[in-house]
Amino acid sequence: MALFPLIPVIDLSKPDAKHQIVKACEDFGFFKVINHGVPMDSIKKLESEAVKFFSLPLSEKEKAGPPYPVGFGYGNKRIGLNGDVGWVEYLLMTTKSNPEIGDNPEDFRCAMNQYVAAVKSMACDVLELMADGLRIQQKDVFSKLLMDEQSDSMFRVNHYPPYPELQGFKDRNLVGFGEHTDPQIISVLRSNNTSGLEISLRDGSWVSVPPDQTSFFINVGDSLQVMTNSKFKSVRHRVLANSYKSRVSMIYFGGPPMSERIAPLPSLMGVEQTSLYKEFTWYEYKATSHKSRLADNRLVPFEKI
Ligand code: GA4
Repeated sequence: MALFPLIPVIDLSKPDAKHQIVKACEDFGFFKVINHGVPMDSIKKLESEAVKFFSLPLSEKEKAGPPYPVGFGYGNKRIGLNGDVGWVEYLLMTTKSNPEIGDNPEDFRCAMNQYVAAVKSMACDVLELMADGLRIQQKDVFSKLLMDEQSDSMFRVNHYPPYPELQGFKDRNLVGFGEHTDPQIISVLRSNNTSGLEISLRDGSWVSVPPDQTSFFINVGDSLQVMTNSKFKSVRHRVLANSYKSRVSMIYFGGPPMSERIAPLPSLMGVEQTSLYKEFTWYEYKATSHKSRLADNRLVPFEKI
């Protein structure tokens, strides 16, 4: 597996960050951010709460309830409702959930709320730089969707246990989380120092992303692909299991309100250009996506032929 030496690294403290963000979104739909301003202690606090939770006996973890239909809960191997499975256990919630998780729910809740607030604010900074880099006058055109009271944003913590049987087999692998694109506008991922994340390049090849526990990785989601009329593409990614180390990742998915109409921004379309997509609301996208398999291209039903 090729490593990804070319991964765009955006230093948020540098004046040209906005141009680099736009380029990374065009080339990969994926980049890493440094000097992000999210305090390391809020990251470490939530990571340690997550590790504590995942080391509880299964019966204790299941007390968090199932992750579906919607809301929050604990999932094990099954992803979504349509038969996808992976070598992963996880907590999935909306950012508004008030989860009762683990032995000290109050500690978990507090660590999660603090972390989500910091990451959401960084995601909004990135989205504002993006709008600026795209020369859109209204700088908060993307970030306002995450800031909206009604924003349908989600948060998930994944634990990929090691799978020792893989040891010694170079050509064997086990899927932790199967390939997919994220539905929302932007996803912000932080993981511990265990490898496993891979992204698909524009030519369809897969490259492995070296882990970096002090940085964040940002994915363009399907909604941002539509809002930019495909100038930015949502990135296909997956996670493979590791033979000897646990991987823990925490992902914030910044999404729009349910009633939001998702359509290309007029300011991004030239006079000759038309939308590549039929009109739809985020609610409509979600309704079809819940019937989809993980690897499906969920924008196909909304493409204009
Ligand atoms: C992929 C991105 C996020 O993890 C997620 C996932 C969601 C889920 O786990 O319930 C989905 C998947 C994700 C897209 C298609 C449907 C829904 C599983 C699945 C098969 C929370 C999300 O928003 O979409």
